[in-house]
Amino acid sequence: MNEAANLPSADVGSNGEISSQFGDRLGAAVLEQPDRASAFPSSRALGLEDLNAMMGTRYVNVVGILGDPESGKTACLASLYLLISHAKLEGWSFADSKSLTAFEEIARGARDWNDGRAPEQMTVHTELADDHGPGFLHLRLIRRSDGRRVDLALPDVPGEWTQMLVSTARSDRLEFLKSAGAIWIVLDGRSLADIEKRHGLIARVGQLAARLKTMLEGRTPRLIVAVTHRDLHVLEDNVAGRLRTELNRRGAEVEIVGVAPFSDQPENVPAGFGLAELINLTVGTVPDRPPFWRSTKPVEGGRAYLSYRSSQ
Ligand SMILES: Nc1nc2c(ncn2[C@@H]2O[C@H](COP(=O)(O)OP(=O)(O)OP(=O)(O)O)[C@@H](O)[C@H]2O)c(=O)[nH]1
Ligand SMILES: [Mg+2]
Repeated sequence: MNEAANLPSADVGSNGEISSQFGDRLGAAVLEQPDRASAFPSSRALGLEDLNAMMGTRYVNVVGILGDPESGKTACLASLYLLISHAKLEGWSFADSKSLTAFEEIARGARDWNDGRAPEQMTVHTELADDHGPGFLHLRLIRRSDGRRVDLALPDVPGEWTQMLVSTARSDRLEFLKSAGAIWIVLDGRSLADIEKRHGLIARVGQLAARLKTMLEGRTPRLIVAVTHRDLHVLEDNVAGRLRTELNRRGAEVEIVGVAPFSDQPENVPAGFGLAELINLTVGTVPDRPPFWRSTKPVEGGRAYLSYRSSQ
């Protein structure tokens, strides 16, 4: 084949310049720069778009994390990361994370020990530059019992967003909860142990569950109440019972787990207490999905096709 036939024609103009149908592309780079290979090059927290891209390639357990300021939400994430990175999350091992830098950032406080003494604040109050949606932390874990791989997307959300949802029903920033398989409600165990604060807190958790139900358009949210400061207070059965009754009354299914992401009494309750159980509860139940092939019982004397199936 005559290759010259494929080349564009070039004309020599009156002033001697060569013009061609390449026009001003003459001398430009021959190849276009390829798109970046990785969608998450920075390993910082993932935005909603990054999360969507990831969800297109594999099943991701999106977790909703709600709770008042200072209740211990960020502490749970920092402690989870510290546990898993030291291979101390019982029953689970680390496989990957697309947001290691973000985990390092939130766990930095916990690493900054002064002369071996724990800092006063292990984590800092969460403030978000982007008010439109949270950043997500990603963890891929392997369950030791069956080798199952689980991808978790965990948002670090400021406590004010939960307060605003309860008080004014503002939910635009929390739209991602609609994709969440489970929602953690993080409660400060010190407030639940305090008789004066307890009643108000339980009532507000009930209001939160009602708001969630409206937001999720009637779908029953699977709630996991994580009560922090387990190192200082053990949740009393009657308090847990009242919490459960209040949430059931609002039509929510609930599990309650006591956790201590950090511990002031490590000899009694080690830091990270309860987090493995929190993860087990989070991924343990398969989310509601219609069965791919509903089993049908063949009727006596029914069509031959059904008889054929039943004989297999
Ligand atoms: N001893 C002890 N301290 C805890 C526990 N959980 C949280 N803390 C401490 O409580 C402080 C506040 O916790 P955070 O996780 O930052 O609170 P948050 O819910 O993220 O708060 P906002 O970001 O303001 O919404 C941190 O300095 C933690 O060290 C716990 O179980 N035991
Ligand atoms: Mg926080």
